[in-house]
Amino acid sequence: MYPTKGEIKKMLKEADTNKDGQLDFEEFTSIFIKRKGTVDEKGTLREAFKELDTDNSGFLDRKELEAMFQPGEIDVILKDFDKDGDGRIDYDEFLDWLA
Ligand SMILES: [Ca+2]
Ligand SMILES: [Ca+2]
Repeated sequence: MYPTKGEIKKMLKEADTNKDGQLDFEEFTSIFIKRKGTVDEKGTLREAFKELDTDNSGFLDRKELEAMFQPGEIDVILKDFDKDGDGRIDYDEFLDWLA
C-alpha cells in the first residue's frame, strides 16, 4: 500500500502541530523523521518522493514544491536540500536532508 497524493497531503496537514494552517519547515521534517523508523523506511521515502515528483523527472523542482509550500518556504527547502545547486532536489539530496 503506497500513500496517495491525498494521503500525503493529509499527513502534511496532521503534521501542522501548531495548527496555524501552514506547514513550517520543522513540521515537514518531523513527518519524515517519524517515518524513518519504519520497516520499509526507504520504500516509504521513495514513494513520498515520487508523489511529490508529479512529472516523474526524478527531481523535485520549484513548480512541484509550489503545490505544497509557500514561496518563502521553498527558498529555505532549496537552500537546504539542493547540495549541487542545480535548483532541483534529487532523491539523494532528499535522503541527505534527513540524515
Ligand atoms: Ca519533477
Ligand atoms: Ca540538486
